[in-house]
Amino acid sequence: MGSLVFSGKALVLILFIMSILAIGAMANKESNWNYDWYRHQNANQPKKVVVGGSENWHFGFNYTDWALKNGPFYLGDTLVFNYDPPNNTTFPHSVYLLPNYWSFLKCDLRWARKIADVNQGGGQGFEFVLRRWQPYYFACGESAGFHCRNGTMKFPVMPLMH
Ligand SMILES: [Cu+2]
Repeated sequence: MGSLVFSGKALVLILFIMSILAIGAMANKESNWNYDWYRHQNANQPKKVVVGGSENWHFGFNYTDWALKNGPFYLGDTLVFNYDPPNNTTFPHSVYLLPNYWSFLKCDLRWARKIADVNQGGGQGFEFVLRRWQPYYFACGESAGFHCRNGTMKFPVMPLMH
């Protein structure tokens, strides 16, 4: 019974997130005609997007906001995480996938899956392809969730079908 209630709430929250992403998609459609035409012509071309744009992947940038403004993302698109390997001047970062919305909200890393360690953001960066039609919850896993909680190094992505 308890788990039924929980999954119901989780579903509502997932739908909520999806509706936010859909609003982001509609907002993008307000752009000019030429751009829409360009998007249409290139609709099936997967794109490669650098997470955070020129900000890359660092402490204190609002990646949820970035994801809402730069979405929607589509199946087959690639997210690129750029961050320096551990050195004397920057804090190390990493990339984890959190299993659900609750762990995302709380930056609970207990059931998270590490997909890139502190060294994999260097060079061309760490590339992650959105292969599945599911919500993805990305987060930095460093300092036991401190970067995720206090550094807002987290964002959700729900890839859309073309
Ligand atoms: Cu970090």
